[in-house]
Amino acid sequence: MCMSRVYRSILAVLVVAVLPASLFATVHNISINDNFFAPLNSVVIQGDTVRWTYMGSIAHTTTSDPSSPKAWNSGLLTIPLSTFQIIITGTDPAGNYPYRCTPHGNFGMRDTLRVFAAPDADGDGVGDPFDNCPTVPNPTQTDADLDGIGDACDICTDTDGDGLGDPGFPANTCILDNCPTVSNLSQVDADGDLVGDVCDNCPLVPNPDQTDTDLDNIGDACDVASCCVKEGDFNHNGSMNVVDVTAYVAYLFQGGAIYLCKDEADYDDNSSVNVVDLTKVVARLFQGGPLVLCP
Ligand SMILES: [Cu+2]
Repeated sequence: MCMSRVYRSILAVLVVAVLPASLFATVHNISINDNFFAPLNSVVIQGDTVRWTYMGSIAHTTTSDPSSPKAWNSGLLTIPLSTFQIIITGTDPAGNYPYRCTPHGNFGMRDTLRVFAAPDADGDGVGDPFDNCPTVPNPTQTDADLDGIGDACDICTDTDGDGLGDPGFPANTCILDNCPTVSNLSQVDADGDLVGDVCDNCPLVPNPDQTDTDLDNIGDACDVASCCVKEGDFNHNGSMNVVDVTAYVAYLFQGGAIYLCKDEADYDDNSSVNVVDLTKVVARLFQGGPLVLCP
């Protein structure tokens, strides 16, 4: 066999493997003739359709017997080639489904469907025609992105539909989304904190934890309001103390870093962080100086 035929065979196998099993559900055709159904005793698998076609010259019905696990009733059929159908679902039990023609059942116009449970290749209790992952056990059938493919076997669970996968789904093989709740194919992340700009509560200030103490949807890292209430808290740890003084000194005189929320360090709020701020912080801490509030 030449290589292209090998590939074609492999492709055919792959295509069959990914097709939903429901595509293989069968339609069982039964004709309704004058005073008999044909064929009799159809063998039906859960997921299959049973379709009756009226071929008679007098009125007939297909009507489930009281002992049938599933109830149906076509009513009187009189139009040539008119049809009536039922679908045996995954919750319809295996067993015999007797039925009859209402006017002629007592004259022997009866039949029984022989219903069998659907195969369950992965043994998860959900029959293949109904299983959103027929080959991966997933009794819960969860499908977060509602694409009909269960999370357990979905290679791209993508709830915002941008083609990029949500984190936290082990079956995903697609590229992961830096903003799973908002469609953002561009994945722009200006501050490089791995949170996409459209989701980032501080798009220009790296804050991977997205902390937002005052719940105003503006992250603490860039929230002027939360900066203001902590002015003098140079290292942004929630309190103003001697460590902040050390950090001021390091920043002002030793090339040390400044916290990105610059307003915090600007104790006197004059738009520059300088030795005056340091002096005022020291005064506040050690000499009972005034606590400078935001303007
Ligand atoms: Cu009849």
